[in-house]
Amino acid sequence: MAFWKKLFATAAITTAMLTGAAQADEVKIALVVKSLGNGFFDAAAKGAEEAAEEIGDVEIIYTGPTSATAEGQIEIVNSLIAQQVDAIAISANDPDALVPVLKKAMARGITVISWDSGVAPEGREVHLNPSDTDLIGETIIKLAADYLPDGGDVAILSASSTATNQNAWIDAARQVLPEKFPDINLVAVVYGDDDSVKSTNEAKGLIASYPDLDAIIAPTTVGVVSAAQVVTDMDLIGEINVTGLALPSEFKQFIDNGASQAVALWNPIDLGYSAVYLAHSLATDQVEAEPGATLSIGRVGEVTLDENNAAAMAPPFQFDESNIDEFSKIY
Ligand code: RAM
Repeated sequence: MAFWKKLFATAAITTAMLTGAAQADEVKIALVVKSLGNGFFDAAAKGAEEAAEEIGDVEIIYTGPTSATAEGQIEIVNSLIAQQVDAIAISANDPDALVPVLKKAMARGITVISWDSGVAPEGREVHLNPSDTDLIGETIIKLAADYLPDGGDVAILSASSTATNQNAWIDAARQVLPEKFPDINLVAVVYGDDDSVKSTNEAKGLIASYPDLDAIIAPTTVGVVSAAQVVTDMDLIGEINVTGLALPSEFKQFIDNGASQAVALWNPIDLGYSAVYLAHSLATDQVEAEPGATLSIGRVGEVTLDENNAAAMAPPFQFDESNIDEFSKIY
């Protein structure tokens, strides 16, 4: 072959190889949420996209079941394994039920982390909590107690009964109650499954069963909206204060109409961003997950892993009439 022809052929092959290599280098990160159609997770997905853009060569696959069940998530994880994604970042509907399928993913070389709602340590490399669990537990009680100077009866409307995050917060809340809030009486815990219809029915059930109820605490952005809507519709504003963890954009109307005095939440955009940032640095072997390791979460800062390779992002913010308007424009 003439020299110039050889050169051309080599150049052609090199270009093809480079294109192939560039595609193979793209890191596919699946953000698996408890359920689709939840504004909190949509906000987290925005942060995930932001991280992907900043890092470059990252594809985000945003997915989740239609209702918040472990079975639905198991099916999704199986299909992500078949698609050979590089990393799975999951907010789990159950701490244990997902372990076998996530172990299978890790055995195939897929990086697995949980965020928001954790899986047991054997089912993931790292877990990213939004905030410190004890702090959230205390915050949700304090949000009700602040407006009950003489104490009173409160009930919790949670998400699903197997949700790792809500169950951990409720346990933490129960721990602080006797010592720090002796006049607050927790009369019931019910589960709305992060489903508006079920949450509405559960809120109505609480009101029917406990006529002296002073506050409903919903540590779920779905449940808190349903409870506030029920209190509004039943003309109970001023009698039952609804509080908990709420997305300002969805909840502003209930601060405005007085169904709620105050709620709290961390930044869900930052949480999705941080989850992708961590999943990417683990999947590309830039860092190693081990107790005591300090890992970067990009523009959000850094986290230090505890003995279970878990870490917390940042403290929650409180929203009331003084600031809900401003935050409702962000998330
Ligand atoms: C709901 C979900 C999510 C939780 C928030 C506060 O959107 O249950 O897991 O972190 O509420």
